[in-house]
Amino acid sequence: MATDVLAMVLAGGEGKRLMPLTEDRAKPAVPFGGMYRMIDFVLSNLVNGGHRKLVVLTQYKSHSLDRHISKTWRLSTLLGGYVAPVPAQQRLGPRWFAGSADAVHQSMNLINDEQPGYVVVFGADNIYRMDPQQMLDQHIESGAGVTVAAIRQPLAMADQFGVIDVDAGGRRIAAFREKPADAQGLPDAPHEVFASMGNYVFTTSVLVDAVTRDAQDPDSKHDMGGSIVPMLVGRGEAAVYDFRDNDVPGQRESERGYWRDVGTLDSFYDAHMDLISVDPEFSLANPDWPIFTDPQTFPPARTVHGSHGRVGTAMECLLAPGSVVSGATVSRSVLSPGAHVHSWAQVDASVLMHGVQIGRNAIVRNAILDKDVVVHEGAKVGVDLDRDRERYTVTDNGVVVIGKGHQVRP
Ligand code: ADQ
Repeated sequence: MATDVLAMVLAGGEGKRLMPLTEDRAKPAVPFGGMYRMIDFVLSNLVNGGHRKLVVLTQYKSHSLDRHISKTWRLSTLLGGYVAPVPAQQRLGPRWFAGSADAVHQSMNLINDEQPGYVVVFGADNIYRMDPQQMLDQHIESGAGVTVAAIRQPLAMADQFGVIDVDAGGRRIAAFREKPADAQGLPDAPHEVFASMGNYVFTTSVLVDAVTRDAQDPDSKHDMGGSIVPMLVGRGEAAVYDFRDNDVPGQRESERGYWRDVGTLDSFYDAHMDLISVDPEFSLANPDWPIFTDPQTFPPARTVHGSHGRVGTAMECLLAPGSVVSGATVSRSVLSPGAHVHSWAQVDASVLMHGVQIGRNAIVRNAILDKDVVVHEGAKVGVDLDRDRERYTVTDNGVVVIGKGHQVRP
């Protein structure tokens, strides 16, 4: 068990690029994979990795996030464990968190209460499995002040990440630039960069000193990636942890290194498509490293004849408990509890969240339908993108995204 460690999960991101899914919920509360919310992935990684003291720093539209954490993430208090959602509390004045480093600074009382030797600071918006203990072990052994987890990503996406240059030995960070517009590829892979995953392990005294100094700098954005990591790189105190070295129990070799930043609608959609093939890029099933979520009570999923006797079929799908395919054809899709597809409807390559209703003869392709969307009898989504664009969000890759509760009529 990870003793002497406090885990802080940064869950205050606004998630503007995920609109309309973040219209009235925080980004880490966005449903994912039929039954989960995004935050379940980082919390599962930390709890499976032996962490028992976890605080979740929340901010924007945090109601559904707070409710989900309090309902789902109850560790045994008898053993001194907790997962505590901590909303911005304006301890240092009448203002919200300016950035993720300010969130940590304003939460210093939590560190003082626990007096841990190390603080693990992880983001909340990524889909992956990772054993954080292996990163912590490297951090302790190396004697660095901060260790940053990193993964290779396409050069074309460098402006979305903190980009890391390592020294000749491969462990110390020689340079770190947050979201550079002019990044260079790696010497051995010109089309790739080494990107920060937004997961950090700090020696507590180094973190406290860095966020305290940063708070006094009026020019700082008070951001972990934009301010704190570059400061510690400048002092020669930052090391890198290569995510490829992480070996998660029960994981297939082909899943090693799987990590998706689901910050945009297209990446959110692609991460769903990664779940559903015969040999999925990322499997939700791993009894040795489960992803925990709210154990809601729903009956088993059903595929049944419609009233006219046509068989409902579902191929390459994730069907959550409580979903129903009745006399319809559903392929390459993710159905959440209460999603119901009625007779003669066709659903392909789509994500249906809780309670979505697809009426008879409707067609839905390449779409994300948020909670309680109703596609009425005979209506079409993803068939005529110009028409969809007039009413809904259509991404660069042509995915149609419809916000909570919308009624789609023919
Ligand atoms: P971004 O994800 O763009 O880049 P940011 O928006 O700061 O950075 O979000 C990081 C994490 O902090 C998220 O989990 C977010 O929810 C949370 N967060 C943001 N603002 C917060 C606030 N005010 N209070 C509490 N939590 C907050 C980061 C790094 C990059 C790295 C990518 C990888 O800065 O270097 O490459 O993550 O996804």
